[in-house]
Formats: sequence, C-alpha cells, structure tokens
Amino acid sequence: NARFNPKASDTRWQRVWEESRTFVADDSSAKPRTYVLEMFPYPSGRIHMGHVRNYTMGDVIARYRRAKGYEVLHPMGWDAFGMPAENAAFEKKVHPGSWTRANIATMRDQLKGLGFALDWSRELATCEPDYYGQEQALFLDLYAAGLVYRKESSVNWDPVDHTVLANEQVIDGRGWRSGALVERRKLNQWFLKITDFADELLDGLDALEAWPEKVKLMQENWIGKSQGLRFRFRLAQPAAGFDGFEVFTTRPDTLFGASFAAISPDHPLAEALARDNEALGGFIADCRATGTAAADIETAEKKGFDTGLSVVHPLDPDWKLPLFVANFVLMDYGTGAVFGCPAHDQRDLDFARKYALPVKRVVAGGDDPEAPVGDEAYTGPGRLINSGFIDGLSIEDAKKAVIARAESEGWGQGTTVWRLRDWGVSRQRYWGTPIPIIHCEVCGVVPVPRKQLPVLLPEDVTFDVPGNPLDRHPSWKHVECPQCGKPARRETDTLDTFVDSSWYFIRFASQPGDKPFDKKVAEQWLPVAQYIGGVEHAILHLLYARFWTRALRHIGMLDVAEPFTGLFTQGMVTHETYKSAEGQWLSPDDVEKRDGQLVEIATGAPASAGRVEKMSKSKKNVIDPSPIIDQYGADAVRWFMLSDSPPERDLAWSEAGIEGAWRFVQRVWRLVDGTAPADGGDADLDRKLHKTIAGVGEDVDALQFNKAVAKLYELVNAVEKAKPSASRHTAVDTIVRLVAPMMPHLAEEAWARLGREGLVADAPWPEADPALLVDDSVTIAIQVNGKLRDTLIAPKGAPKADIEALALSSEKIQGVLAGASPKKIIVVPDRLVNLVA
Ligand code: ANZ
Ligand code: ZN
Repeated sequence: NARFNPKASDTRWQRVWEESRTFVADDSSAKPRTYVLEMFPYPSGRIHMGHVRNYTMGDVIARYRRAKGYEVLHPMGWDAFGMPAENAAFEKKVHPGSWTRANIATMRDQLKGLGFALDWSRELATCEPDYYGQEQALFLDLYAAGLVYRKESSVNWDPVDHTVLANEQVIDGRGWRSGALVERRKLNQWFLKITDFADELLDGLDALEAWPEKVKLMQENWIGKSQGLRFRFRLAQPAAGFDGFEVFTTRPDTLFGASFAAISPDHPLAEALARDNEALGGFIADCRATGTAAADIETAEKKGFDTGLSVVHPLDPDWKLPLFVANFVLMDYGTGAVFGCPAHDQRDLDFARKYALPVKRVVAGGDDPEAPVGDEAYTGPGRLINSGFIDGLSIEDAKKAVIARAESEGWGQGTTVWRLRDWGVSRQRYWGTPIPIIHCEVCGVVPVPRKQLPVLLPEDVTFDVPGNPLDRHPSWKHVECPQCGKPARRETDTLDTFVDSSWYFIRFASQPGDKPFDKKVAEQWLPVAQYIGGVEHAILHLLYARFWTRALRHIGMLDVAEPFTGLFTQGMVTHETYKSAEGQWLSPDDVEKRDGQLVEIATGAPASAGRVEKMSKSKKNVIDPSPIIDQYGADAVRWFMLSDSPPERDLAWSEAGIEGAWRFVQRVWRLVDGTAPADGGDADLDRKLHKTIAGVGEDVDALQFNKAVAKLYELVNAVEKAKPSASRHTAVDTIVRLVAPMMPHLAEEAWARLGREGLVADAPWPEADPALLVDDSVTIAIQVNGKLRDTLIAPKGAPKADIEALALSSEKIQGVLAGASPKKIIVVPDRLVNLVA
C-alpha cells in the first residue's frame, strides 16, 4: 500500500498529456466549442500564488467542460512588453529581451509543473515580432479607418532625467529616479478613438449578464455619461481678446444659486490673462506642478485665483458673478469652465467659504429651507426655491425648463458629456511595439507600407542614460520616406502595452503567419465564454479589449461585439505578516515558534505576527509556490487553492491548509488502492454518490469551487466508512472522475490503477441518475416539552403511528421521560414529534 508519490506521477502524466496532445484545441472539431481564458501573465520572473490560484480555477473549468463534451480552447501566453524589463536593463545591465525571455522560460516550466490543461501549441509572447508585427498591421487598419490620430497633449516630464514619465513613475509629484519635481509638458502623441464607441461600450454592459455587477459599475463610471446644459458666459468687460466662454453643468436647475464662475488653469482665457498678470502666471505654474493624473488633481487642496473680472448671469443681465481660475477645474472635461453653486455642491461650498462668496439655497429638500446652509451642501431631491420662473418645479423638470429657455433664447443647449477620453497610446520607451509610422518633412505622417512590416525593434540599444533608447539610437530612426524617397524619421514612440493585451485572445483563437487572425476561425471560438482575472483590471484592460473588439467589428474584420461573455474576478492570496522587535518586516522563513513564542530564527530575538495581508514583496509575506509544489506535489497545491474560501474572496495561505490538502490527496489514493470489485448494493451510498455528481457539476458551473470541494470531502468520508459492495467500488471509480479537474495527476494515476483504458482527461463526466437525487428518507426532530432531545431517520411520508413508535423507542427519549408516559404526542409529518410530559 504505497503512498501516492507526486514526484514521479506529476511529471509522468504531464509528459503523457503533452505527447498525446490531449489539450490541443481542434479548430475543425465537430463538438460544441467553448473558450476558457485566464488573464495572461506578465513575465516578471517567477509565478506567484495569485497566478496559481487564478490558473487553477480556469483549469478546473476547462477540464470539467472537456469532460462534459466540449472542444475547449484554453491557451496561455505572455504579456511580455513593459517597463519592468527596461528597469531591469537599467539596474542589472541585461537586455530587456534576454531578461524577459529568461523569465518566460522559468515561468513556463513552473506552469507546466502544475499540470494545467493548456494548449501550449498556441503559446505567444507579445514581445516577439510575429505578434507585434501583426499588431502593427492592425494599428494601420485602424489608422486607415480614421480611428487613430495624433494630437498635442500633456505628459509628465522629468526635468532632470529629460524623460517622459508614466503616471506610476510619478511618486508624490516627483520623478521616481531623479526625485525632481515633475512638470507637465505638451508633446505630440498618438490616440485611439475609443470615444467614438462610448455609447456602445456603455450600452453593451447591459448584455453582460455573467459579469460581476461591481465591474460593470466601475466601467459605467469610467465611461461617465453626463447629461446637462452647455452655455455661454459673457464677460462683463471683454479681456485679453475674449468676450466670454462656454461652461458645462449637469445641474442647470441650480443656475439661480450660482455665486461664481471658474475656469481651468489650462483654459485659453486663463493663459491669455496670465500674459500680463504675473501673479496669475505663478498660480497657473503651481497648478501644473501637480501630476497629470486626475486622482492627483482631485485630492489636491482646492485653490482659486480671483481674476478681478466678472461674468454676466445668463438669466439676469444685471447679475454679475466673479471669475476665478481654479485648480479643480479640469481642462479636458466638459468645456474646462464651470459655474459654482455652493448650496448644492460640496466642492463649491468649500470654495465659497474659503473665498467668502455668497451661498444661496435653491433646492428645498428634507431640511428647513429657511435655515442658513451649514458645512454640508444639499445634493438630494427636492423642489426649486428662490429661482424665478422655475420655482416649485422638481429638479428634473427645472433642468428641462432651463435647457428649453437657453435653447429658445440662444445662449445654450442641452448636451451630453463623457468622462471617457480618447486612449493615448504613445509611450516614449523602448520595450514596446514600435508605432509603424514615418514622419516626412514633405509628405507629413506616412504609414509604414505593409510589406515593410514588422518594424523591428533594434537590438543594439543602451540603457545607461534615461530617456528613450529608440530616439537616441544612431541609425534606427533614419529612413527613406516611402512616398517621396527623401530622408525621413521613424516614429520613436512605442505602443502602450494595453494595446498588446487588447487582442491577444483573438490571436490565441487563430494565428496565421500572414495576418493578425483568420476571421472565420477566430469567430468559431470567440467570444471567450469564461474569462478569469484580477479585479485590478476591471477598468482599463477590460474596457480597452472591449473597444478593440468593437473597432475590429466596425472595420469588418471580426464579427464579435463583446470579447468576454463571462467574467470572474478572483480574490487574492494572503498570508500572515511578521515583524521584528525593531519593527522591520520579516519573511515567514525567518521566524519560528520556540516555547510558544515567535522568534527570529537567526538571532533568537522575539518577533511578532501581524495582520493577514495580500502577499507582497514590501511586507515580505510572500510564499514562493515552487518549493511547496516540490514538497507536496501539484495536486495538493491545486486542491488547497480551491478549498476554504469562496473564489471571489481572499484566500489565506497556511501551512495547516496545505497539509490538510496533502492528507486528502493521500486519502483518495488509499481508497483507490484499497478497492476491489465486490457484490451487493448500498442504497445510501448510491444516493450520496449521485447527489455529489450533480452537486459538483452545479458548483463548478457556478464557479463555486469551494462548495464542490466540500461535497467531495463528504463523499470520500462516506465511502471510507462504507462496507465493501458493488456500490462502493463504483463510487471509488466515480470519485476519480469527479476529482480529476482539481487533482488531475492523482486522477490519472488512479485511473490506471483501476485498470481503466485511456486517460481520465478523456473520460466523460459521470452522469447523475435523477431517480437517486430525490430524498426518500427524512430526518425528524424529537422534542420533549418543546426541547430538542434526539432525531430519527424515517421513510418519507411515514404514517403518524410509526413515527410515534419510533420516537418512543429512542433510548435518549426514554431516559428523559424516566418511565413516565407522555400526556400528549404531536406529530408534524416528515418534520418533528413533540412529546408533552
Ligand atoms: C453647476 C453645478 C451645481 C454643478 C451643482 C454640480 C452641482 P459630472 O456629473 O461628473 O459630469 N464640472 C463641469 N466641468 C468640469 C470640469 N472641467 N472640471 C471640474 N468640474 C467640472 O459633473 C458635472 C459637474 O461638475 C458640473 O455641474 C460642474 O458643476 C462640474 F449644484 O455645474 B456643476
Ligand atoms: Zn515624403
């Protein structure tokens, strides 16, 4: 009775699956198809527990659906461009390509070691020319369709390193390497017209029934559709060549409560006024010192500069409002100008208090309309007051009335404004897809001719100085203009890596050598039926991929509206944190318990355990999966990843947990090892088995893996207790198929041990017999004077007299009654018996 030995078994079956091409998806299969995909990893070095959890979940679905008769596409690849490779090049003096490819090799081995049912024949890495060359072709297709354009826009500029910084490289307003205060600079950048699809991307969310509500809400907010009024404020006196400007409001109903107007520091009027107002110029410069991220601007303290000018209220020519330049007004939202109504907007109220501006209530809600406004703006429902012709109207009616008045008098019009901006895809970096454009002094912007694709990244680049290595490469950017033949310059910007991840799932479905994908073949697989990944991608990646898919449909390349019909966002893997007496983070390997006290192993000094948190390098609470897999085998690790927590919640890694999983793997093996054909039935076990078959299937369909795991524990318990019988032998055989998606190596080993032909990976999912799913016995509570004393199991629908007799024969009940006979017996059929003593 040998133990299950994962060391030998894991590699044996991984090799068998690979050699027999078990998980290679067949493009011409006659079976129904399904596409299961986990977000592909960034090859940062080694896989982490988050990957293991994510890919295990996807694998269970893929294997289960295969067993249910589907042709499953379940591919894997690498999101291989991006900044960390350039940072490694700078710090460790390795080429980003060598660093990335070495990481891929390591991580591929690690994933293979977990026995995932992946179609490795479709593996791709976005940093290889066969991928990014096709991406360049798609970029040119979108360019030809008018969905790509070039525009001046602000970037974060590091004045010491002379380089553009990504938002995440700006830390507290300073460049991450130089520490210099970051400036905003204008550069020509490439944009994709995602805003053309804003309506579609918003409306399309409704159809995504198998998406988490919270993700849809995040996308909706990001797209940010606002309806309101756009109108013109006239300056009381023209200034700097301006006689007025446009504002946008979602609350035209509050126009009678206006107390100031404000424009963005980047507004052309502000810039014009600053030309002969040094103080204003200084104010604007201060505002620009904040990074470009909207979040930075929103959290910064609200500040204004009084221009001394005023604007005329559109509903009353005698009413003048002071004009401020204010740091909270964004130039790229609405019109870059607003009016403030302090009584009904918190930000305006804070601003009004700071600059002693009037506060007039115009909406009467729950509170006393006569009371002065305190520290809190009222933003709830109500009726209009102090508002002339709209007095008494509801907010909605008042909005309509003001818009109607503005349109009839010609000073404004109803309009829709979107928060969504066009997608800026230019990155001034080396390790990305080169943008296939040539700049010619004569011809202007010229697309690289198709036959010159791919535009390859040069290999000989240096990272010893900051900035874009493509730009300072001695020869790469100098080319002939494809149109006029004169000397011209290559675009040296590369594409945002979110472009790479916006279509990889299409390339997985079809990857011909001569085009991005074959329409027919890709459409056979798409959309992805089940996509799984981290909630951190809830907005950008998912929105960009949705946009890219719709853009391809728009230009007729792919007839798919939504790329991912099912989405699941899994929780994180967490672990206890540890600290030394000095408050330094300690790794789990550095501490141990001695006489019940946690100590630092190296010094023996006391240490303490802290909160359970997401595994992260900074808190040193990372557990590397590799040694764990070596010790316990892939199946125990996979099993642990699925047990304990619902998949959408965090999972706390623990030694006890993995040991429990390991013991369970061995228990299943012992059942298999100890079973033999036998005679006789076991009706209870048959029912238990068939309920488990049905339940596990339902749980996996509902992505409730922890529940499936719990049911399998119960079934294994029951089989361990059962006496030898034909039922028991069948149950063991079935258990092997039921655990196969979760512990596939053990399942193959067991399948062979049971003498079954072929692979369990190719075996069909067991079928539940509906006749065995109905309960035909019930558990009945026995009470004495209303208190629960015992339970009994009786056939469903048993007559009252039988139940009475059964209850009275219970030893416990006889003990409680102590010889007395009950005065009265109440029987609720199939539920309870109450004996009144
Ligand atoms: C007057 C007003 C009164 C406003 C009131 C709100 C409440 P959403 O819903 O996000 O679209 N706004 C307009 N353009 C802006 C810009 N470029 N930068 C900063 N704020 C801007 O928000 C629209 C509201 O945000 C607009 O409605 C405007 O303030 C402000 F009781 O106008 B409101
Ligand atoms: Zn030219």
